[in-house]
Amino acid sequence: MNNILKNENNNPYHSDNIDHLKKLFKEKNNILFLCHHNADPDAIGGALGLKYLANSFNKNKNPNIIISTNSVSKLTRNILLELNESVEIVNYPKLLDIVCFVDTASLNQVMIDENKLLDKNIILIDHHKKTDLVNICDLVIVDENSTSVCEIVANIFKKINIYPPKNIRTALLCGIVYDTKHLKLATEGTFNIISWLIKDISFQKILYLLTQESDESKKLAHLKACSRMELHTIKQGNQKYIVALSNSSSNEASCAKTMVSIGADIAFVVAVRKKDKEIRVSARCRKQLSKQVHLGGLMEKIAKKLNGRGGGHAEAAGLNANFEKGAPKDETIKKVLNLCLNSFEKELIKK
Ligand SMILES: [Mn+2]
Repeated sequence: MNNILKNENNNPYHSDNIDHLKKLFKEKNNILFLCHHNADPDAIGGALGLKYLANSFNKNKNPNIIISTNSVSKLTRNILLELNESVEIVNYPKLLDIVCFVDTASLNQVMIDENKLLDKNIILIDHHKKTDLVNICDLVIVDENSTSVCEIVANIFKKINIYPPKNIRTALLCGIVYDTKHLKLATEGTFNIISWLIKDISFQKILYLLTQESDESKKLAHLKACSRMELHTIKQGNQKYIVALSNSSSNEASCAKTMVSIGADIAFVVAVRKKDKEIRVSARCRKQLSKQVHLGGLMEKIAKKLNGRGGGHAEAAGLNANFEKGAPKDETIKKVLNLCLNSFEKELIKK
């Protein structure tokens, strides 16, 4: 823990930090890179880059260098497959001499034996806001202004003058493009590092790796929900809002999202699950409209009228309520959708 004071006020890429990282990678035989649960392309891309670095510095004959997480996202799984890389997927991984947290700001994002952690060399490489995890770290390389951990790792490569091989650069680019929401959040620094990494790599390939084919049942749910869609227009002053209502037996959230993506300003999709005696409603709207009506608040109100529970974010929200035994399904769907429409209209007109 000797470096904390020195690091805190410093530039994360200060040569003291980079030298310390090199020294740890060089000397320790066993290194564990830990990513948060449901590891995304940024966490895994960063860990793959760091693992490559650790391997290139390590002086030992048979170093044990592992990337571990308790789960990976579907997208990450596809990228790993494409790059022919693999990571350990396990709860409570064996903690090695070095435990390096990647893209992971606090201990509640991992499943580890915290008592066994304290006698390890702990490194944190991240771009989220620091938490008290930094208090137990030997080395902290956190750049809260970086849009991704992959951007930080790429900057470390650049700093120590190593040009990573193509598959590592591909992994880093996937992480950068993923965490910047396909470059919407990219900064000047992001574009600089992309131009450094992208040599001989097609950007279309990166975009392709980050596109997820939705499964068959989801596609069908979307198509059916759209074919049953009922449209209403609600006026507020000069503004017109298109409200889309529909129902689906599954994937209601993703159906509502799809309806907004093809043109509705707001969408409500209800799913009645007779077997579970449950009614679920998912709502999505455009950002502009969410400034007028907070969907989380709206769904909370609608839920109360159905004796259920609701809530969520300004642009994405939902509710659950009981479905009375023996009630007619079609009428229930109609009733719930009407309630959504009327409640939304009331809320909008109040503004
Ligand atoms: Mn990240």
